[in-house]
Amino acid sequence: MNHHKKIVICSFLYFLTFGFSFAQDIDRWDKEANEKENPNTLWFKNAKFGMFIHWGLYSKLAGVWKDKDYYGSGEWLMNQAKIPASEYAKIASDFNPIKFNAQEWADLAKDAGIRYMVITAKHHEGFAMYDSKVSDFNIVKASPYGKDPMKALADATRKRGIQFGFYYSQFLDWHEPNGGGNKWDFKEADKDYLKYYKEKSIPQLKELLTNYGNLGIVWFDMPGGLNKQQTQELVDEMHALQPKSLFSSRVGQGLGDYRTFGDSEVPATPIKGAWESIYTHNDSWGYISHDMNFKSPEEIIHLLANVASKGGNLMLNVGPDGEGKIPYYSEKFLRATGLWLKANGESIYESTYGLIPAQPWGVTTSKPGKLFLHVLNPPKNGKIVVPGVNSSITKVYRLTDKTTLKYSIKDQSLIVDMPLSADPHNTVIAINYTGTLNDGYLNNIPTVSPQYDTNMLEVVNAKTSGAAKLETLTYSHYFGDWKHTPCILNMVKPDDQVEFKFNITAPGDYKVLLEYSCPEEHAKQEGIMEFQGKAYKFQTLRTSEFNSGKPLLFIKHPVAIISVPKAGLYTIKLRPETNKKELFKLKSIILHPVL
Ligand code: FHN
Repeated sequence: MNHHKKIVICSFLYFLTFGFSFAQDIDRWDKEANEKENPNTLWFKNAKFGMFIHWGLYSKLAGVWKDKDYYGSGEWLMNQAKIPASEYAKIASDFNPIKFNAQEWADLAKDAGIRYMVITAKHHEGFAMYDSKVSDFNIVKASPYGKDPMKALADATRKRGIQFGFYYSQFLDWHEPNGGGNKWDFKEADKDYLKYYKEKSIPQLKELLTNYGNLGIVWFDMPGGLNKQQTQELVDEMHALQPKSLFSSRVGQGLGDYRTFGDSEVPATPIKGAWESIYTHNDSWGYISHDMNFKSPEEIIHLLANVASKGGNLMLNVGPDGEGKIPYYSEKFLRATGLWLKANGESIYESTYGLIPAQPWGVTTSKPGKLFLHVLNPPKNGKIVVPGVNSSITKVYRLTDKTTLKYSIKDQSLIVDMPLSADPHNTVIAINYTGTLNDGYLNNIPTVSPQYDTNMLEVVNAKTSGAAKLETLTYSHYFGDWKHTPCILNMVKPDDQVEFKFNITAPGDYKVLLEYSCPEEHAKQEGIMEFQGKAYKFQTLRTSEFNSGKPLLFIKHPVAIISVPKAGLYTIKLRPETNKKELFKLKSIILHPVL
């Protein structure tokens, strides 16, 4: 998907979901940053693991308003329930986070192996979580707490060697008549965004950039109301206060210092330069008492390895409650992640993507002369096959205890014996080599092996012809709980085809499943799968509509058994049988060895 399309889709998607529109067609998630790399990004690129904290009045509401439970982004409760700004402001008089302890939060971050922390100084609700002279709607003036938690947190964090930064919602402010987003209290036509910038947003940003020491990051969110020149002026004015601080790409207009991808988005292939993926720990950024869908330590570690294998950072969010306590499972699972990082951090920190693309067993990261294999899904026979290894290997060992591992090389594949006791989350195998490795992404042919119950052929590695094309679809589960799935679209005519090449390591029978989404009115169309000159027919099954604000459902539809005579390179092709509607939105092909 090109950048322009992304811009249109994101604006449309916010309009649909959050029910407001903007005068300008700007990407809500500006993922483009300054092309000229900022030399100050070095610490950031090395850091790899950040902690995002969403904390505000919404944390006190905990996803409940007038006895009704809300699901998804808790920090959007004011918008979801269309709470009048004057009524919402009263929550402050009850907001008293007496259990907040900056040392404990910073200790948790340290124990979790976090290298940078970004906390909401002001979210869309408009409440400043710090001592602001610009607006009385702040934690010191308007709440019984009466203290500035940000000062204490900035100090405690820095003392532990963690970079500290602020999130600031520069355009959306539902408390202010001229701020973006609140159309239930204030008429859009009466709004003067520039006045808002002049009177609140810019002066508050100046406070934050002046009164809290060196900020590693200023995490702007959701640009709006400013053209490129005005955004440049904002950036220049802020950088004059803190030249070294890094501004997120959501400052807008491609003027950030590094790229932040969409909420809960990991790019499909490695990306050079400074960038991050951001994820919620459960299904909300802000605290929700009834949201218990926390990612397990294994899920966090896999996510971290996956993001690092593409060359980026993971910033994982926690949502403390209204008393200032971090949820139990966030603490517990972050600490477990920290234990894994303590033993395996060398494969994550200061690393970049590995040149070996994702394999059925896992992903790779690298450092000069070193390749790290992150074994996320061990093979049944304990033999890890690394294709395309063309350098001289000097040592192969388990990272945690340096135990050397047996290996051999066959047909440019390195075969490593898994250590006997594997890490339940992610066993890291380190490979020292001399020379340069081939770039496996240049001709990425996935492996299919009976050593894995599930072999996935991703659409990002497929070749399309005719009008068929690859596009990332963005949709959500709960409110604001975004998902991003690359799919092959537009397979309407028999010429609109997709072709998957893969290497099978052993002969045998394999069950083929097509993973796709298909709305009612496109279902019951026939498609053809071709393998080794034989055509296998199937009829599409109904799943769901594609609507960016709703879940997109995928089915894993078994369509055939194929027999593979010998190991080697094979191709599966898919196409519609006749000229009708789009056949489906294809996510992957899955091959199960038949046992
Ligand atoms: O609307 C916000 C949302 O509440 C949250 O802060 C996320 C974090 O990236 N940013 C916006 C949506 O993209």
